[in-house]
Amino acid sequence: MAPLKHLVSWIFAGLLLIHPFSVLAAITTPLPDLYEASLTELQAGLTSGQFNSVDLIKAYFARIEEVNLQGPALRAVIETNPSALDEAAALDYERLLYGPRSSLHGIPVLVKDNTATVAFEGMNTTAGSYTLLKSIVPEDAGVVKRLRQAGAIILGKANLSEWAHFRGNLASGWSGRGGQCTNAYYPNADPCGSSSGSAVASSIGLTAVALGTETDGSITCPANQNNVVGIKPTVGLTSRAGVIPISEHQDTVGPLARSMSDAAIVLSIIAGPDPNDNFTLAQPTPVPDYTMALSNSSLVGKRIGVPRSVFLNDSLTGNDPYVNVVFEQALEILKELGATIVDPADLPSAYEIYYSNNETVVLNTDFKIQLDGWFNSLVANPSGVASLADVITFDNANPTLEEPAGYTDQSELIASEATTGFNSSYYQSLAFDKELGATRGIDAALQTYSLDALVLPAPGYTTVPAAIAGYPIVTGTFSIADLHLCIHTWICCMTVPLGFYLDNVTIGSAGPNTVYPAPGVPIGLSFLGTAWSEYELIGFGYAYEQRTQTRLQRRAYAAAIPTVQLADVIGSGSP
Ligand SMILES: *[C@@H]1O[C@H](CO)[C@@H](O)[C@H](O)[C@H]1NC(C)=O
Ligand SMILES: *[C@@H]1O[C@H](CO)[C@@H](O)[C@H](O)[C@H]1NC(C)=O
Ligand SMILES: *[C@@H]1O[C@H](CO)[C@@H](O)[C@H](O)[C@H]1NC(C)=O
Ligand SMILES: *[C@@H]1O[C@H](CO)[C@@H](O)[C@H](O)[C@H]1NC(C)=O
Ligand SMILES: *[C@@H]1O[C@H](CO)[C@@H](O)[C@H](O)[C@H]1NC(C)=O
Ligand SMILES: *[C@@H]1O[C@H](CO)[C@@H](O)[C@H](O)[C@H]1NC(C)=O
Ligand SMILES: *[C@@H]1O[C@H](CO)[C@@H](O)[C@H](O)[C@H]1NC(C)=O
Ligand SMILES: CC(=O)N[C@H]1CO[C@H](CO)[C@@H](O)[C@@H]1O
Repeated sequence: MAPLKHLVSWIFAGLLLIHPFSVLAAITTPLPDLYEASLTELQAGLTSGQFNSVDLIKAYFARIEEVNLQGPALRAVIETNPSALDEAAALDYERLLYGPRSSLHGIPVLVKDNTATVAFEGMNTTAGSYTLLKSIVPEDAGVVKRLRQAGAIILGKANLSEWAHFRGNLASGWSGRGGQCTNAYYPNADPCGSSSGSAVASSIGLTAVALGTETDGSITCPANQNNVVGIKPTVGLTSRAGVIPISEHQDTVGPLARSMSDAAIVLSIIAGPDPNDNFTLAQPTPVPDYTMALSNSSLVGKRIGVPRSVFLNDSLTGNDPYVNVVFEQALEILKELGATIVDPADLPSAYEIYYSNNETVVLNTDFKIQLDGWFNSLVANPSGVASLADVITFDNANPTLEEPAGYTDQSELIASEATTGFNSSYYQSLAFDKELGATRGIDAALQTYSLDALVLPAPGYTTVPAAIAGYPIVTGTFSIADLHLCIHTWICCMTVPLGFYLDNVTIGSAGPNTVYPAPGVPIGLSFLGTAWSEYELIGFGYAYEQRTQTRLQRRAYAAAIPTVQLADVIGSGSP
């Protein structure tokens, strides 16, 4: 290693001589504050030699250490990557020799614990469940392969609602392995789920950016509740190969980041066809460079619809009325940005969606088949668990690990296990989902009113899941931005910061150890569009974000803000 290091220093010294302007930049530009640092700032610092990727990994590890189990105990991260420092050193060396591979070269990315990373790197892939501890996946997930090809470093695995919130009526953000993840904006506030850790870690700079996955609200709701941007791509834009599944008809992978710009950079890299996920072969090619959509004038002349019926009815959404107050202010801003607001622009299927149970039929049937397939695909699984039925048995046999007080329910696993495969009711529900969501839903509204997109507050339907299940615990919010039911496959959706609950909001319960709403907890704004409309939605979100700068209006509570910065780790010795 020593000769290599000398070589690196020599080359580095050479670069400094060749590029006096970068030296100047390195001396005069302040180090980015990792609480807010953008990918552009981080990449500029890496390029100028102000810091390297080893420094970045060390700094993020130290920040995780500060708040993950200690202090506020946010439990956003399940594992960190034991190979990350070596990978960073190799990528730093490569940068010196050949320059960056992409705008993610040497950038740490946290991925949700349902997203496969090869076991020899040192991390587990478990969806938060002890049933998969030390299991060996055959290969990296499709999106992880793309990240690595782009030169990104997998920083670690994010905590999540176990099985991506398909276990039962449990508080969002809890998993057996990771414990209860909480929000950084109010002590013990609900982080929403299921990509809880991904959103919380992005919100306070425990990572540069993160990936989440969504089946119904699992990206957009945590984005909404943690003051970050979330993009839920059209199903088939990003590969689900190597992602512990719920349903191939609804699962999708997307970024959670502190800005539209960062989210656009990440989406441009993870999107694209993957032979291991045939749904991705249906996407239009080539994948656009989504950063080209980042224009402040993108809302000029656009028609944005407001589907009021059901989705803005507080008595049906369960929202605190303040959500609608900030939403109405957002509509005024969209007008100022040049958009025509078409209000109302209702979905013909709105009430049917609200009362439909078709999604449950599809997800319950798919989950059993696909999860059994996941166990089947593993190279090894030391727990011996090989099917959904085994998961239920394992959980009951290991209550201290998987059924601690307040987190015992596994009704969704049980309901899914009771399904008997594809039959005519299943296919009927699948067809109804498309009809309610797309044909008589989003697409009908877009066509009837000649719209470019729909806009809604992201929170909503807080009470419905608990009401349907008849359980005392409110399980956290499902994002209304997903229209709750049915339409996930055929739409894309994007959430940007909208506001924060007032300091005098009545604090509610969201589970045995979490509260919602609560003072200062963020609220998101969602733009929804038809399949493959990510590019347009990113433009709309960017114009709104740049105009309002809502994210910067309120910070996490003091104890949840890590203090370690790059200055504390630069030059602190070898990895
Ligand atoms: C998985 O987690 C266990 C327990 O934390 C740890 O011992 C192991 O190194 C991790 N990684 C793999 C690949 O099993
Ligand atoms: C993907 O392949 C499976 C079988 O391998 C098939 O049943 C399914 O219809 C295909 N889906 C798409 C969208 O092509
Ligand atoms: C958008 O406007 C903000 C200031 O409001 C500015 O900082 C930013 O550079 C602009 N973006 C583009 C792409 O011009
Ligand atoms: C909200 O929904 C309830 C229940 O369906 C209904 O009675 C009420 O009229 C709705 N309110 C509005 C403003 O549409
Ligand atoms: C599915 O949706 C259709 C159309 O709204 C409805 O008639 C049917 O009852 C729904 N099925 C279930 C299982 O909810
Ligand atoms: C299809 O299977 C489900 C259980 O998976 C069952 O509830 C339903 O009645 C079946 N439908 C038909 C038409 O047999
Ligand atoms: C909460 O505070 C806001 C503004 O600070 C105020 O307008 C509102 O009346 C207060 N609500 C209650 C219930 O005190
Ligand atoms: C990175 C990290 O702090 N991981 C922890 C997540 O929570 C589990 C359960 O408490 C710990 O065992 C991990 O060390």
